[in-house]
Amino acid sequence: MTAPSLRLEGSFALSVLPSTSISPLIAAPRVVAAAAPRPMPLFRRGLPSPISRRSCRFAVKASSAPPTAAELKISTIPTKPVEGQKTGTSGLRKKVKVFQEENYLANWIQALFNSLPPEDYEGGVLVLGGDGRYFNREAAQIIIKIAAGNGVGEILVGRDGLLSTPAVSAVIRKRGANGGFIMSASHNPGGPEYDWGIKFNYSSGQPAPESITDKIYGNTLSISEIKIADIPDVDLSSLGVVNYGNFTVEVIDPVSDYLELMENVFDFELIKGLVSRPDFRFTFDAMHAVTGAYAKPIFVDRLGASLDCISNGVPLEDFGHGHPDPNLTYAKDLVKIMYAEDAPDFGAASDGDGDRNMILGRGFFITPSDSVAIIAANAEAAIPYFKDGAKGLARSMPTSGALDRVASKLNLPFFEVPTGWKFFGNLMDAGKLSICGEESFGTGSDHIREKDGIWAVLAWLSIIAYQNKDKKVGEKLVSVADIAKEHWTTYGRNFFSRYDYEECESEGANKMMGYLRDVISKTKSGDKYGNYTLQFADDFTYTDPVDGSVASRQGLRFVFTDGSRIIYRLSGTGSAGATIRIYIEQFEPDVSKHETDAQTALKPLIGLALSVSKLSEFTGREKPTSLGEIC
Ligand code: VG1
Ligand code: CO
Repeated sequence: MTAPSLRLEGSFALSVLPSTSISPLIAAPRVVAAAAPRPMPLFRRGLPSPISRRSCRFAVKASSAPPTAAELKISTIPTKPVEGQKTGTSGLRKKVKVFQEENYLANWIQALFNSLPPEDYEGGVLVLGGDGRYFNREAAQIIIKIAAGNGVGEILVGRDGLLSTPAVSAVIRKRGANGGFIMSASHNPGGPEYDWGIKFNYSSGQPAPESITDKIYGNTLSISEIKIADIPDVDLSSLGVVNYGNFTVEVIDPVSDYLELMENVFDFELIKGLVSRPDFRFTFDAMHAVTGAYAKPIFVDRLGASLDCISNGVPLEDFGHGHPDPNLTYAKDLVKIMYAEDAPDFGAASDGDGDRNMILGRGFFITPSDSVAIIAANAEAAIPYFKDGAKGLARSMPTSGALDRVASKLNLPFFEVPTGWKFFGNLMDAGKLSICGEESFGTGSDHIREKDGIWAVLAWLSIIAYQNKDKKVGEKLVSVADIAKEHWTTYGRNFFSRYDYEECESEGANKMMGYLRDVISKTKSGDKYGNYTLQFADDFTYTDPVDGSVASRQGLRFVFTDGSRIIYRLSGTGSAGATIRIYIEQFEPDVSKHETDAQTALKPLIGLALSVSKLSEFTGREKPTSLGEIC
């Protein structure tokens, strides 16, 4: 028996989990050649074939007589459809226990392959990563084997199965992959009793559009067999490549492609100058979620922040019993630090899968709706990626109108899309959109096709650094609060709040929405609601300006003549019951009123929102689960 051959690029270790069939054969790999450095980007779809692409990668053969395509044994397992596998706002999310039921995940993955045109995956490359939550390890192996069973050429998987959602998008784009899977239920809590989720992104890195997710759902209802490769579990703990016939798994560093992109977007020297100032203190809370893997390499190793700037920096399967949602309710440790007497100058947090962010100054909270507006207003000056100005701006419908005012002042194209990042992708691909955001702590740009938590933190650090670049140590720095107040002075302030009523009975919630639809059908312009005069009320419908696709029933809106709005939606990301979201917004041009507490400023409108909807009658709820969480 000859030893297996091994070609290595760099000093990577590689192993394959013990398997009765191959483990004795891989015990003593033999180095035969060093591969040429890999040109980046490696390829684009339709360019060199996956095989020739792989030839410039280092390769490990799993046995002395390397298996050929014919030797990759594929089994077909019979299965039955499972109800309820409909994708919500962002992927399929259920309790872990549901995903652990026989073939539950496997059915969905196979249904996905049944929904894609074969040329979009056969012999192609898919990326796989996740936020490190409970069940990701098992899920990764299932996904790898079904991908191989369906003829995928290569899987690029983050070490330990880790890749943030924005990093998956970045890797898909950089490596020209056909798409990718994200194993995450995002900000939902993790652990055996909590949530798991899966998202699929397409070749430009964007979440799969509804046309695909609807097809997947359809196929979950008729599925009868699963194609799965008979290969051992892949060891995801170390970097390297393993081949099975024409199928390859490459374990990649979760950070390097993403970090390289961030270095191209931002002026790292500018940020470094700020972070290393003795009179500037910064703190980042990774909430024991995936950005724990990114925070040290980026903020500490690359930007020179001290290690104690990072808290909860180790990704854990249950997020340390936490709820990895960066907002005033769930990131309360950070809030406490930032509202203390000796608070740092800047604080930030990110969610389970690293696509959300919360931004705080000393004793000052930046609403996500304001955050995207402030970033857009300052991007051209402070962020090299936007040095020629933004192409266009966009927000989700319930997000406040603060961004609209920036678009109008900068004379930029502006778009209002339904909730969910998938609606921004087409606009970006068409070159119409650069910066966008959602009120739900999502901010991002066309550098990728997902919202991006660390990007938002770096954007804010860039703005603060830019505004203080001429300040000598000892001079008073322009603070986060100064930047926000200055912005309000220029543009006016959009007071905004969201009330969430989680895990309501679905029946009551649906009845309430039905009742509101009925109310809306009877409204007319000029109707009086307390001191407010109705301009219009409707159920938001969006027609994509690029491909003409229509998304209807995207939220009930009451829009008043002074620009105030009340919006009602049912969440599409929960895993139990129904979550009702009420969004309330009011514009205030008068600078002397800008420092009013948001809950005080919005009180009349909140009262109206509750009485118009008869919420407590329909749901029995007197109080939201999170009261004015976003204010
Ligand atoms: C929520 C937010 C929405 C966001 C989505 C995914 O959806 O409101 O703005 O895009 O979560 O975010 P819903 O349907 O529950 O309101 V993430 O970070 O959970 O992927
Ligand atoms: Co998320």
